[in-house]
Amino acid sequence: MIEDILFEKFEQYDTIIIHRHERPDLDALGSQLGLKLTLKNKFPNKNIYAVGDPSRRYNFIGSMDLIDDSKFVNALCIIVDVAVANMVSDQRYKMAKEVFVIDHHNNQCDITANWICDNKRIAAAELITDLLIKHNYFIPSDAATALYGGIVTDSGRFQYGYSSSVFNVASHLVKSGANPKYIYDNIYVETQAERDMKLYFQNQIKFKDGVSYIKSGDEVFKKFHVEFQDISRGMVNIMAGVLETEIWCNFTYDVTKDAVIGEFRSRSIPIVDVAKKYGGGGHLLACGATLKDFDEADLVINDFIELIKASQHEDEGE
Ligand SMILES: [Mn+2]
Repeated sequence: MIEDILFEKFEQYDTIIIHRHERPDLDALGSQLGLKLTLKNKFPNKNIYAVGDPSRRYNFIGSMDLIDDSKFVNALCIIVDVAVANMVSDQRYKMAKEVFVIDHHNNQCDITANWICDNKRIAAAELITDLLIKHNYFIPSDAATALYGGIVTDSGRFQYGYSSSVFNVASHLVKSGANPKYIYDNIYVETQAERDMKLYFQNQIKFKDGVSYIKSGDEVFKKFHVEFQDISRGMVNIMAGVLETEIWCNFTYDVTKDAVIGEFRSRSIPIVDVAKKYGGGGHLLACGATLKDFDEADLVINDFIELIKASQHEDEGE
């Protein structure tokens, strides 16, 4: 098994460098730092580093190591939570002696590396924790907290992961001393300004035949001094959890691309084919596309309305 080979490599190498995707989320950072701290505990005399672009939002979980090129030459590099070469933060893994990828996405791996993939895992941190447990590695409490953070965020607080494995792994991490409250206090507490922004967008929601949507022009970035993703991805799920809303979309004008970025979500009707029709993609129930303008956004909304109608006919036919 490729996993067993990886654990043999952990024993063999004196320098192990762990990478993940750029602009990291907490699964990327939690997987990376959880693995680093576990290896450091097991092999206190080895050089074990975590590298990549820093994150202001998630710096509560730990920081990155700044290392020079010479460290890579005889190193084992591990890349977590991504299998697409141009998304890896710090491309110096190419200088390493050997590279392993540990990922849970659907993408085919285009990195020259040994590839450990399980797309049934809700988080890379779930997969990594499971590998550590199977190989009898002791997980110290700070590593457990980092890994727990990855699982909590990628699973939407255990909303999207239905496998018993997620709960087994989370249970093991809590027994190892993970601190869920620390994660929750840092992730799910927002400033009054952030709450006010949500209230503003809540008031912009339009509804038509089962589809809720928000359209925002460039002026919202003059009103709120935030990054593009804070609105485009950050505000889409304020429309979630409404019985009458089957599908919800957030359309945000991106001045740097002169295009409208669409983020699409669905409670149960698969929508990714509509995203693909407009040149986008993603997951079955969570996807997006880059659209020419708001007229094209209206076409997307109409396609979603048709999907909802078709699913209702199916229900009647049963
Ligand atoms: Mn992930």
